[in-house]
Amino acid sequence: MNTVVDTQSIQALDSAHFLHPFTDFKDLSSRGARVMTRAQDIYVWDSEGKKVLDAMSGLWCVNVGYGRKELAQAAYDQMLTLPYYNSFFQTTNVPATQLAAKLASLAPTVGDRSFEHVFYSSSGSESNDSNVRMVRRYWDLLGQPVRKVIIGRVNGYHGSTMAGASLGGMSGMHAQGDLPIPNITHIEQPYHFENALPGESIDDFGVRSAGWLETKILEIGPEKVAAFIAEPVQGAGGVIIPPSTYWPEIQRIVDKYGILLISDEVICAFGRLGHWFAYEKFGYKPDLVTFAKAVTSGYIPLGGVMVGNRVAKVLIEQGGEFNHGYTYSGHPVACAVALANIEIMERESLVARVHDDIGPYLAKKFAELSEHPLVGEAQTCGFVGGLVLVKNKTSLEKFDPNLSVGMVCRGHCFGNGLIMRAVGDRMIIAPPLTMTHSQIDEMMALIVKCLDLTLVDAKNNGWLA
Ligand code: PXG
Repeated sequence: MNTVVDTQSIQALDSAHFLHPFTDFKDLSSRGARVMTRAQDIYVWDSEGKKVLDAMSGLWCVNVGYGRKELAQAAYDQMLTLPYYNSFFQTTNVPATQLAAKLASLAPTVGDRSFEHVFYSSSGSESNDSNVRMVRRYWDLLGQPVRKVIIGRVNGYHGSTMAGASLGGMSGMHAQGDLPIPNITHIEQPYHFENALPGESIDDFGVRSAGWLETKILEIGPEKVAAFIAEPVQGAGGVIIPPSTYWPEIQRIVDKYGILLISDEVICAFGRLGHWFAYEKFGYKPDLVTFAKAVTSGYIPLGGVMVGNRVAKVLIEQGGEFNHGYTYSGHPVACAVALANIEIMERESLVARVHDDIGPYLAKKFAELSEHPLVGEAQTCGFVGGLVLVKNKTSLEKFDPNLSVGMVCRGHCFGNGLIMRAVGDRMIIAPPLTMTHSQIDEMMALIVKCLDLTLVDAKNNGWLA
């Protein structure tokens, strides 16, 4: 396929017509968007022929890597057979049914929670809207309609629709849409580096930060609380990995007050943390599990909710018609691609690879970054990693946010052929799960190089303490 494009004409069309997500439109228009033209394995190329190692898997999606012909073939075959039919009006299709059964078989039973049912959407945001609908319907059906409040977390990300952005705790998003919508509130995140008391151990902090949920429940009134929603590891918030004591305490609290637990695994499922679903890693028992992104490795949009038996039983047996769904719920092409994607993951044992091989290898290499003069802390969990850039390595004093040191580092990354994201001064990665050891080495060398270049800038500009 011809991937040669005239960069300037595409940029001109782009700035004339395309309003990009989460973008300062005027600023982008003045500089021109980077035009990506092709991808293979773990690399993407732009229209100027520059090759970049994609340590973000697109946007946390491309778990099986780029250029998988089988996924294209699955879409092609399905488009010729049945490109679309709806799943309203007592109708189904073969891939959607097979995928639902496959997902149910992959979702482990924990304690008294099992997952036999799937509700489909086309994205993580829509899936979380569906969660709000299902949670509130569940409590209505149980005769507790006052249980409406859903508690999320500051700096959590659950999407960009009205409900998704409300469940998330991104203040910038709330400020622009009169959000959150009613009956959604938030507690602080379990981020030891920022939120711990002086000298507080990680374990103690884990228990204390989970306790903020109990405080919030009591403040609202337990009889009004419907659910708690959280990401197993906060992704878009900057790869915030909770202390190991956090999730067990959260489980104790939701059990104590009988509230539903929603595990938003849009980033963390499908091998990202070394398990098909991340609740298994942390050992907690969700009632609803949001998925999207890597279910198709991002090759085509698909999302959904794994509906646990506790909720499914009530919705099925007592619910009557559920007045909610999307044109593309159970889209046959998206579901066919998901099946092919899961087949690749199984054949190549990608989940076990993260758990036993490349996850531990990345952890070892990434930990070495904490020696770097700019790095205050560097951690991984499965195949995500985050490090924090600091002004003073001893006191862990942070940079003035106005300096945007993270963005400076991100600029060096792209300039040197690496895509790494900056969330404030946290630099984060989520590479494809197909990475070899030598590709991990290649990525780590680039990260070190870009940290060194950022250090030079910091020294030259007098940013260090
Ligand atoms: N939940 C989680 C945990 C997510 O990470 C969504 C829901 C929403 O999914 P959709 O498919 O509606 O976008 C996400 C999406 C970033 C970034 O900057 C992360 C996401 C989306 C856009 C940007 O890291 N995650």
